[in-house]
Amino acid sequence: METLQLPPQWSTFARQTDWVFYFIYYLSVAFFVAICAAMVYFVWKYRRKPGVMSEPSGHNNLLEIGWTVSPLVLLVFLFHVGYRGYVDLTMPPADAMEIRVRARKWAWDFEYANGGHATVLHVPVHRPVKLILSSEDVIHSLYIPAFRVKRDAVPGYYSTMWFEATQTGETDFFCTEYCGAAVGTSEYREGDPNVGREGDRRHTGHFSMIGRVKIETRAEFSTFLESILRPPTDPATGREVSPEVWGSLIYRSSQCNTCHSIDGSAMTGPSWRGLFGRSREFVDGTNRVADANYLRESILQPNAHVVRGFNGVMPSFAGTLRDQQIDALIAYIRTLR
Ligand code: HEC
Ligand SMILES: [Cu+2]
Repeated sequence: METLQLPPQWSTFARQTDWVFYFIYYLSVAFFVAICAAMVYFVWKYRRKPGVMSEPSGHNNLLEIGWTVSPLVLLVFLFHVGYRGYVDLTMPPADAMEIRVRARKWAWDFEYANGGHATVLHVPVHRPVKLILSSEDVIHSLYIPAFRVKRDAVPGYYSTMWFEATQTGETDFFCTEYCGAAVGTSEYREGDPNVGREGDRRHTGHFSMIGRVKIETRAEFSTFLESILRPPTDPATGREVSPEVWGSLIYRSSQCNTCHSIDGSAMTGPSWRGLFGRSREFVDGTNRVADANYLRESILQPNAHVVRGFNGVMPSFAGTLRDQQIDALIAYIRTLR
């Protein structure tokens, strides 16, 4: 339930978290009222009266033990519920769906298991989702109030958070590193290192790293997953980029670039420069011309033909890359003369 102080409860954590919050809150209210009332009462009761001298009072064991033990019990109880909540929050179920989250100045990127990217966080309802966060520059912090989850994205470190949404709808996420200044405000200074890259002048701080979370049904979510595998649109023309350009993007996003260069130098795998149409020699002594069918096979079954001078260490991209993406990669390799 949404209250004056708290956003709607849209994850399985929300009720427990809010219960602890309100328990501590009303406990504080109760103690505040009780302590003030006792204070006022004693001030009045032991006020100075003519002819009465104050005397040192006696020692009351029962009272002393009572006010030592009862807070102890209360605090151990609070520790227990807090710790249990913490364990729940930090231990994602083994079958959770993973989404890779990359933070940088000043945007979040969500990468899905199929290799697609989005700037809006789409999640399926009633399914545990685990976010794996990292940062490319400074500390950022992803906060989704309706789910009651928040976690720092730290450079050089993977952090994780998870949740299970309990209903469909749209809500907000924030970066809770609040520093930065907007163009046109008094805090803004030209040349400030917190100013984003050329072209995104509006984005000058963590406060602009906000966005939408869309909680979708199973069917809506799979439609979304399909859509992010289409070529991205070029902001300049408003149209989808060409297959060659898309291929060059997949070369990086699918990390082919960690093993294949495009400048002719051999890395873990052969360079792609001049690859298309060249005769390839394999460790078993056979040959084949690198045509589109060969490139396709190399991506889906890398060990069917292992290039001489290399080891069969390339992972298969079957099931990870879709037909269209493989076409785009081939189109890109063709341009590398
Ligand atoms: C872990 C390193 C590694 C990654 C990552 C990798 N490859 Fe490979 N790749 C290799 C190695 C090693 C070979 C050579 C051995 C073989 O043929 O299996 C190879 C061979 C190839 C070939 C044949 C090259 C030739 O000269 O005949 C193609 C095409 C290819 N990879 C495409 C890709 C694509 C596309 C990706 C990314 C989606 C990719 N590779 C990711 C290691 C890698
Ligand atoms: Cu940030």
